Amino acid sequence: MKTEERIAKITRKTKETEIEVELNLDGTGKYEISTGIGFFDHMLTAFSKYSLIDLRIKANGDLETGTHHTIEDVGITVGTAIAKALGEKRGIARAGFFQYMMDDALVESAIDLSGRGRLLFENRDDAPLKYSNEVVGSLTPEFQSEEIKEFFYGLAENSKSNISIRLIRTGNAHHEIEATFKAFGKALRAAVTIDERIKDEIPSTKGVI
Ligand SMILES: [Mn+2]
Repeated sequence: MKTEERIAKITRKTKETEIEVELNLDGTGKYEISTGIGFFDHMLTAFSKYSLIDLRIKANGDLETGTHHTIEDVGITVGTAIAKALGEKRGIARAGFFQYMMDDALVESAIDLSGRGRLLFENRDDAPLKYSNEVVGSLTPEFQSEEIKEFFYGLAENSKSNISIRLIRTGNAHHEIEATFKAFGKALRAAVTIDERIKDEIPSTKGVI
């Protein structure tokens, strides 16, 4: 029996941004990413590589106002594409967890593709997560680390997932953020993986997620 392709293509256009996302959950981590924000492209590339999700993103946003709209809207569009590609979620492992260490930084991510959107974005002590530097990476446009939360919030809401990101150990801010995207990518890979033993079943005691 041929399994259905888990792919999605979403275009989202507002007065602030125009975003195209194409993804394949059963890919090999091939990517083509262009958001106009160098550091963000670097992070989305890591996400694709570590999740093995083939990812094409073309974003054209109002960067003259800053990176906020573009980063948030990419999160919304990627989340929408994940939900569409997952369909009924038959056979998926559903949940995933990973701790990623990158040199001096350690980040933990958990995900449940539960059908409900929620983001926990915290430090080790449950306080709101703050990366070590406010500004990281490329200077044009300047990348504010506080925007990472907006990306994951949009993604959690629109993929209808419970997502936890926890900064366990601080270090270089570039490492902290990159470890965030790698931990999340690995956790999501585990969650979307199809278990052959339950491949026709919806993994919920409610029968629907
Ligand atoms: Mn890097």
